[in-house]
Amino acid sequence: LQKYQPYRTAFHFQPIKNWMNDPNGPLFYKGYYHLFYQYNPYGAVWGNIVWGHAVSTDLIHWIYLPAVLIPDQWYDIKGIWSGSATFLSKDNPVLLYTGWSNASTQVQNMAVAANASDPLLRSWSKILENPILVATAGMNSSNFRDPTTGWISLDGLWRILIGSKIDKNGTGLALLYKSHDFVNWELDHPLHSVANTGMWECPDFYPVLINEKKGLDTSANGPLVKHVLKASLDDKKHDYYAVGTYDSNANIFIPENKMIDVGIGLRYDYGKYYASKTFYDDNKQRRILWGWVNESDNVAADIAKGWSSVQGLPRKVWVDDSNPHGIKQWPIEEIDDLRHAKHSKKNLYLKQGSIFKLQAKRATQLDIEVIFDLPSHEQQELVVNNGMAQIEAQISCTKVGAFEKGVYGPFGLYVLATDDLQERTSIFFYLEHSSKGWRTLVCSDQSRSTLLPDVDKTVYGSFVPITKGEDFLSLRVIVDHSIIETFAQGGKVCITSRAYPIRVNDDSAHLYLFNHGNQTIQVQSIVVWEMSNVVFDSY
Ligand code: DQQ
Repeated sequence: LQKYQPYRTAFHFQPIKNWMNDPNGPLFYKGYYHLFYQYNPYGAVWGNIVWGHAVSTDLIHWIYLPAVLIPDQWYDIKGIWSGSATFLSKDNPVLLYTGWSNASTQVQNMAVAANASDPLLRSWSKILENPILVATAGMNSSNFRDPTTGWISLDGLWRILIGSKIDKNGTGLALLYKSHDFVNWELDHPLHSVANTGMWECPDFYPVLINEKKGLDTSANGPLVKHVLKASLDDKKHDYYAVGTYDSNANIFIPENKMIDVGIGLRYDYGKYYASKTFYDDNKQRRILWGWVNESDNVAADIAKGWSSVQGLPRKVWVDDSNPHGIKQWPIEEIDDLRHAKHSKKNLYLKQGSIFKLQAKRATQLDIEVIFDLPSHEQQELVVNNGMAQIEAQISCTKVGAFEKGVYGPFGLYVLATDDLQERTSIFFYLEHSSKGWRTLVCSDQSRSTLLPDVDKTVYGSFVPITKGEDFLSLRVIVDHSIIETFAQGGKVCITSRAYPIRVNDDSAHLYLFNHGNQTIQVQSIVVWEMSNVVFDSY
C-alpha cells in the first residue's frame, strides 16, 4: 500500500484496504446498524467476492467485522453476490443473496442469523435448502440476480423481486416471486419491465408516504402511500427509479408518468452512484439509501493505493410534491455531528467575473450550504427529466464548464482548489434560455479537478425542477478528500463526483465562490463547516 494516501476519505465508509462494490443487506438490529458489502479480500480489483461486514450505532462511526458470507458451497463457490436483508419476525433477520455457482450460473440463496442474541450478527448459516431459487425454462441464468428485501402482500404471502433481462430485445425487468415460508418460491409475474433498458441489477422496491418525511416498513401500503421502484442499469451504470402506485391485491406497479419510467427517467444521482439499496430504519422511522461510488482513476492507481471505491454518505429519502414524480434525498442528520469550525457570510454580491475566497482551514473536509437568490423571476420551464433531457443537460454542463459564459451563470463553488486555480472542481448553477422560459442546470465539472492525465474527468449535470414560489437556488456540497457529494435544491437533484488533485493537501486546499455570468448574483447566505475525521475500529 502507498504510505501517502491523499485520496482516502475521512468520514465516508471504506474498508481498510482492497476492492468494495455494492452495499448489501443494510439493517438495524438491537441497537446496531449493519452494513454488508461486496468485497474482495485479496486485492483492489473486482473478484473473489464475499460479504464484508461492519456495524455502527450512528451510521458514521463503524467497526469492521470479519466477512459473514464466503464462497464455500457449489452454489456460491465463485462469489457471494448482491442481496438484501428481511426480518421474518422482530428477532429473525435473514439474508438473501445471489450465488455464482460452480457452473457459472446465478442462483438465489438464503442465510439465517446463527445466533440471534448477538447484536453484532457475526455468524450466519446458509440453509440446507439452498439454492432456493434458480432460473427456470426460458430464463437466462446469467441474467438472474440481486434479490430484494421481502414484503408481505395483501394475500399474506411474501414477495421479492429479482433483477433480470429478456435477451432478445434487451428488455430489463424485475421478476416478482411469492412464497408462504420464504424458502419455497414460485414465479408470480414480472412486476415491471421497460424495453431497451438492458439488465436490471439490484432492484429495490419500497413504500413512501405522500408529503411526509417519515419512512415506512417495506410491507406498508395504503391510500397515502406511493412506491418507488429502482433498477441499476448494467449498460449505463446508473440507478434509475420511478415513483408509482403498487396495487398489493393484483401485485402490479403503475408508474406515475410513463415518460419517466424506470431506466428512461429519473436518476438517484447524476454523477457516480450505483447498485444502491434502501432499508427501513426502525430506530428513527426513516428510509435510508446506501450507494456505491467507484473510482475515476485507473486500475494501476487503485492497485498502487491498495483500495478502490467508497460508499456514499447514507441518505434519507422521501417524496414531496414540489418535485414532480421524484424523491428527495438528504444526508442523514448524524453527519451534522461531524461539523466543527463554522464560517458564515450573508448577502454577498458576486459581480461578473468575481472569485471570492472563503475561510476554511482544512478545505479537504467540508460541509457547505449556500443559498443564492433565484437570479431570474421570468418563467422557469419545468423540464421533464427523461433520457433526452439528461443528454442535453450533460452537453450543456460540459460546454459551460469549459468556456461558456451566460447571462445567469455559471456561478457556484470551486472546491478542492489550489490558490492559482490550476486544480479545481466546480459545482455550479447555470440558467439556459429556452422557448418556454429558463431552464436551470446544476453541474459538477471535473475537467480541471487534477493535473493527473489518466483520470475520467467527465462533467456531470442535470436540470433542476424549480417550482412556483421557489425564489432561491440552494446547494449543499460535502467534500471529503476525493469525493464530492452535491445536493441541489434541498435534495431534488444529487450529483456525486470524484477528484484526485495532486497539488491540494490538507493545508493547501481552498474553497471559492465564483460567478462567470454577466449578471450579478446574490448569495443570501453561505455556511462552511470543517468536518472531523472519523476513526473506524476493528473488532
Ligand atoms: N454487483 C454484484 C452483482 C450485481 C452487481 C456482483 C452490481 O450481484 O448485479 O459484485 O454492481
